[in-house]
Amino acid sequence: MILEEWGWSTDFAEAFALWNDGHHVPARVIRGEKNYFRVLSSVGELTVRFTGKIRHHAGGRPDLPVVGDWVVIAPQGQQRGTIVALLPRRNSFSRNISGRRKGKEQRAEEQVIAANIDLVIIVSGLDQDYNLRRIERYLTLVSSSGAAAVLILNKADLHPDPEACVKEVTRIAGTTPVFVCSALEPLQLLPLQHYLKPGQTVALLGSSGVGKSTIVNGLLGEDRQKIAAVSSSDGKGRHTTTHRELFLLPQGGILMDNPGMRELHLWGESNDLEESFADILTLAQGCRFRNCSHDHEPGCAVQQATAAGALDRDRLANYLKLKHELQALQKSRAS
Ligand SMILES: Nc1nc2c(ncn2[C@@H]2O[C@H](COP(=O)(O)OP(=O)(O)O)[C@@H](O)[C@H]2O)c(=O)[nH]1
Ligand SMILES: [Mg+2]
Ligand SMILES: [Zn+2]
Repeated sequence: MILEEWGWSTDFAEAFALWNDGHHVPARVIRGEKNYFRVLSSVGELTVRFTGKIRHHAGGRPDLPVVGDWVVIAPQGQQRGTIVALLPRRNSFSRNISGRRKGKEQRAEEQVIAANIDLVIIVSGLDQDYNLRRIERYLTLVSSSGAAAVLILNKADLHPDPEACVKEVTRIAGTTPVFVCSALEPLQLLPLQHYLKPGQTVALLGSSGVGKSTIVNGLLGEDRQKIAAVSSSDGKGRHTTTHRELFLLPQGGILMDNPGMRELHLWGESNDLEESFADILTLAQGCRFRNCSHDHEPGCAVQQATAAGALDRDRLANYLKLKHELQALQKSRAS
């Protein structure tokens, strides 16, 4: 059945049972526009809006539907409908957008980016985009969401020694698999096929211009997504993908293309770093003080590791930065 192809599962079916009265259908949000959504339902693709009621019931923005969500629709005719409820999410991605609104105090504010993702493909470009610290931030973000991750170093053709980058990234990636490719050569995307499975939702995340939409087109086997023309001066693509969107792959599986996000402040908890910085947390068990800040305390095993060259100083600095960011977030949420 079509809904299963789009990721429908027994959990969602159980949640929908409450609404199964003949007047409602379940649907997946496949594209978000400013004032409406495109959803895929058992009665076909529909353009829907959400009712004031759901806006009212939603405690805040995090409860409003996003791409990837399963929702309950009251269809109106063949092509339209309204969203009357949001089915519980299996997982979601959020970022902190505090400070984005001018004139408001810097209070933490959650923005849910996408929901119900099984795997995230974090894409980095082996051009000016290449940045280990940004990769660490993405890995932490994915870890907060509970989805699995794979790392792709794209634009291998633009780098003199892509294998050296693979080695470097593998060192910070923990158990996350790392691939290198040039998306301009679709054959190089073959290893990714292994991660695309019927009913599974795979999201591509990464800065603008790294080649996410090129990868989507390569995997779809057709040019569905517009690709940015790169200006030769800075190697950066323009924002061509302005919408988050789900695509059904011909061989099964669902892909989510995303626009690049300039600011990616974390929304999560400090223990989200346990996966993305497992090496540092293991080292920290050897520190003399349990609450060691790994800054200047005596008997700090983490500092000893950086002095011995076993741990990169920049990685430690980034860990501390992300930790402070998450602690500040926790404080702001508690206040
Ligand atoms: N040289 C090179 N260019 C690439 C590669 N992949 C994508 N591009 C180019 O990078 C630009 C941005 O690609 P796009 O897919 O729009 O990036 P997105 O913003 O992440 O979706 C386009 O001009 C692509 O043709 C690659 O592997 N090598
Ligand atoms: Mg794009
Ligand atoms: Zn320490």
